Amino acid sequence: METITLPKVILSRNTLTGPSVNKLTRTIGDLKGLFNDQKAFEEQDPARTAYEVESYFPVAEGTEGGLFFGITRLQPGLIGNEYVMTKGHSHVLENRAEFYWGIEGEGMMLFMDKSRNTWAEKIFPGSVHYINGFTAHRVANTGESILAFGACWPSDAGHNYELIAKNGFSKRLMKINGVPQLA
Ligand code: PAN
Ligand code: ZN
Repeated sequence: METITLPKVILSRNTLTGPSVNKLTRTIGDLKGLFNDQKAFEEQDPARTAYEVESYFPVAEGTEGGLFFGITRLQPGLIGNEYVMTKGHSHVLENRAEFYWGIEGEGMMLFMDKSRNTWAEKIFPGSVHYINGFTAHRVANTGESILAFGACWPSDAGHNYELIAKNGFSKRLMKINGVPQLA
């Protein structure tokens, strides 16, 4: 047995590479229903990429005790006055926590607890964000360029998109008077 091997995945700044990397692209069309300004949403090209996620799943989804690792590259832009954002989700096993960290660009991490209190933290290169269990999370790009961030979460967390798709966050990240504000 080889005792010295190469890593299965390489992270170079905002990109994960290697045969074990899983790639996912979400288009603007995949974000239907999430933005406040329906008319502005319909004026967008639904095929345009909103974000790409590269993930490393070293164990099977649902494995207790394992970890998953991902990089997200989120495009900039506004839909109406609302910043382009990820779908957002809570975890199926609701007590499962997660780390996010900023790599490139600037944005805002949105959190919402079970009582529907929403708050935000600024994301920038080097920022570290701990997402408690029982807390829905989403990211908005408030800059003019790509926002790249990392994430690490338990392999048995699972993603629940339905609650956010149906009820949203209790606040939106809007550009008001030229700056990002929760409204
Ligand atoms: C992240 C997210 C990723 C894309 O890896 O899945 O940033 O966001 P959505 O899943 O909300 O579309 C994570 O939070 N994993 O648990
Ligand atoms: Zn998550």
